Amino acid sequence: MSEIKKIRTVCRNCHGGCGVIAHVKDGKVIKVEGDPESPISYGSLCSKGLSITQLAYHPDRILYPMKKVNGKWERISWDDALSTIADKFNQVIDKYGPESIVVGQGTGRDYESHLYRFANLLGTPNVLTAGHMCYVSRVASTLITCGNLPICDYRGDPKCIVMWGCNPQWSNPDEYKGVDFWQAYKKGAKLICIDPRKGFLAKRADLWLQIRPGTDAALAMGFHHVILEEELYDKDFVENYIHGWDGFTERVKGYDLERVQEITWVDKDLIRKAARMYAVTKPACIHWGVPTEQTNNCADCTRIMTGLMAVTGNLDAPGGNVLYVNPPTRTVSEFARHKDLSKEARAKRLGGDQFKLGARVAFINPKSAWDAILTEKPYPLKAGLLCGTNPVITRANAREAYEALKKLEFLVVLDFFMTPTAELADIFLPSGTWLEQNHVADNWKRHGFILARQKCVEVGECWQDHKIFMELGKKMGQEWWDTVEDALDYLLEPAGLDWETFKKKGYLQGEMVYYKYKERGFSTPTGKVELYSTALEKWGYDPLPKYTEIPESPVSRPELTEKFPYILNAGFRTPTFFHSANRMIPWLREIRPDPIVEIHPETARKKGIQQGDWVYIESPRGRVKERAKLNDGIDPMVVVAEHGWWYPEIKDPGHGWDISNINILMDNAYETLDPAIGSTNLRVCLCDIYPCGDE
Ligand SMILES: Nc1nc2c(c(=O)[nH]1)N[C@H]1C(S)=C(S)[C@@H](COP(=O)(O)OP(=O)(O)OC[C@H]3O[C@@H](n4cnc5c(=O)[nH]c(N)nc54)[C@H](O)[C@@H]3O)O[C@H]1N2
Ligand SMILES: Nc1nc2c(c(=O)[nH]1)N[C@H]1C(S)=C(S)[C@@H](COP(=O)(O)OP(=O)(O)OC[C@H]3O[C@@H](n4cnc5c(=O)[nH]c(N)nc54)[C@H](O)[C@@H]3O)O[C@H]1N2
Ligand code: SF4
Ligand SMILES: [Mo]
Repeated sequence: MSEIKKIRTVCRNCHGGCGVIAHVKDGKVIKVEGDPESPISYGSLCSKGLSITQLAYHPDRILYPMKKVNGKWERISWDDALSTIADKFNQVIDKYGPESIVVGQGTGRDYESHLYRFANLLGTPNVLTAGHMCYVSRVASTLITCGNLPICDYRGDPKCIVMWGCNPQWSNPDEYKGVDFWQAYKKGAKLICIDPRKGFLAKRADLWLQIRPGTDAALAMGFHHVILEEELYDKDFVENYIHGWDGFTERVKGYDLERVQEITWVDKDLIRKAARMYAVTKPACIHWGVPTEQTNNCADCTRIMTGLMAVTGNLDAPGGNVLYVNPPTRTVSEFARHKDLSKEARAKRLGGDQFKLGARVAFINPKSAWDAILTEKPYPLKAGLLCGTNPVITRANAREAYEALKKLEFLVVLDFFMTPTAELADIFLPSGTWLEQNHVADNWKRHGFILARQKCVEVGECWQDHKIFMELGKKMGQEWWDTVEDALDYLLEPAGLDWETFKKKGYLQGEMVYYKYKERGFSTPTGKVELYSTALEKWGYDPLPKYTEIPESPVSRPELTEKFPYILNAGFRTPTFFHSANRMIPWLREIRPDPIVEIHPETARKKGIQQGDWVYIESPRGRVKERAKLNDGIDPMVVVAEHGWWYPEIKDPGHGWDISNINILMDNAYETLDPAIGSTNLRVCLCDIYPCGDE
């Protein structure tokens, strides 16, 4: 009998981080279990992590590079694939310039350092990510406000936690795993939950604020109003470390609680109670979620919330929202050689003049990309390389995304499966899962840790994404290392480590220092927390934050409400799926076989909808169907729908991408986007809902 080898590694079926012990037998992972010694997850794993063997060894997984010939996929060699891509990219560069190649990724998957390096060395400024409406938007907005992204210091024992549009027990997003929050909560911290839906945490909260979707910026201004009026702010901090206090307080005065109640639907006494509880309980932290970013208020909302952390003295204070110190490795931007992208190339970044905060963090908005393909203005995008993203399902106005990607002259997709996006490609490159890679995981996060993700197995001819970028880059004459591990040595060098040593250590934690600003101020132009942003002012935006009405709401578009009387709150995460992924994984699909849309029982009665019915959800941009679930924990005006649905079991090349894809309903018109960062309203629009009938 062959032996079972146990390898310590790190999961990445979501944003990743949980410690795993993989059991390997005969070159195959037969099971995974949680690593009790992990400083991130303490032995826990979720359903997605536990199902990795069903993903890695799935019969539909693509195990070889593929090329589309006369509309049919054919297996080719790696060398053939990389040469074909390099030739085609070089032709595009010669004819149109490197900026006509778009390089893209989706959510954070630990390879942005390599993807950006590839793009920068190629000379294209056009990198399409999810950053305009997720996470990087938060990084950019806090960067210009207080110099870094503040994270809840759960290990520092917060006494009050504001769960602001986040559901970490299910989403474990970015720096956070639900388990850290849970431990702090179990120790007795007060919990304020701000959420349109009465979920697991809202039910347990001391205060639940059932907000109208998309109005968080106004609510946060309401909190400031109470804190200012009742003088609950930290006077020393305000006096010494805030830039623009007078202007900001003038702005805040415009948000009296009557007005805030009207905008947000939250009772004014409850707002007062919550603001007081947050301001007087020390220490307190705000745990923000992605719905606060996926609106036209994205940057301002983040800035107002950062302001709350600052004025209450909770910024960089133990148990508050802290600026963690990462281990001294090479940063993503150093590795990516952002500085080497020429000024001329930067000036050509699509939408760069319009979304200046987005340009500052080096991404473009999908709308700018689709327009450049479809209208060829300001210049055409001709070729693309997309890694780990399924924009046909995950970006607003999905029909436009589909048409644009279809029109690209040459498209390369890196994935595990033939998704609806991958089916539009000319070349498919098979990526390795996290079981198949060596990498310094979590090096893009801001929680103070880096983790050793060790290769456990190889599957088919799949390569880890990092290797794909390296080998393709080398084919195109770029400067890279010989091996993936050599590149990791370079990444780790400032910490005095190499990959082999780090692998044995398992992880490294930066040394935390609180109240760093007392020594050296904040990393902003004024050295203070800029509630009045000098950067936004320089770029010609309003330097003070505010609430702007959602572009498609009963308030802004009353004329639409007769046909579309409900507010669609789209993008509800479920524990088993990760956006458009995992619908083909048997253990996970069994738990949630169909797309679910939640409606209030009163709305269901009115519309003749029964529990479990297939219903149409329709917006001004189209209609899709999901299955109704009745929930009295949402407002009768609000409809909560899942995103990410396609049907891998439908074998034609569309894979049912337009049946239940909620992003067909969402808008991406320029005038509906956040003016500084370009965030899309992926969460909120107007809709109607009605039974599908006998179809
Ligand atoms: N309406 C609505 N739409 C949304 C959202 C919402 O809330 N509402 N949320 C948005 C948010 S926050 C985000 S970040 C985006 C995410 O958008 P995307 O990142 O585009 O979505 P995913 O479905 O996670 O990823 C797509 C593909 O990545 C592949 N993949 C997974 N891991 C790897 C890997 O390591 N390498 C490679 N090469 N491929 C891999 C999967 O198989 C999957 O097919 O979606 C957005 N879309
Ligand atoms: N299982 C799973 N995990 C994931 C993902 C996934 O698809 N599946 N996606 C990953 C990604 S890329 C991201 S960005 C994170 C996001 O993770 P989170 O930030 O936790 O976001 P969500 O789970 O979408 O929503 C969190 C809560 O906000 C509420 N909410 C909805 N709209 C609003 C609003 O307008 N205002 C307020 N205050 N609350 C609102 C929802 O009801 C929900 O309870 O999750 C990551 N983790
Ligand atoms: S929370 Fe994320 S990292 Fe942890 S086990 Fe689940 S998928 Fe893996
Ligand atoms: Mo995200």
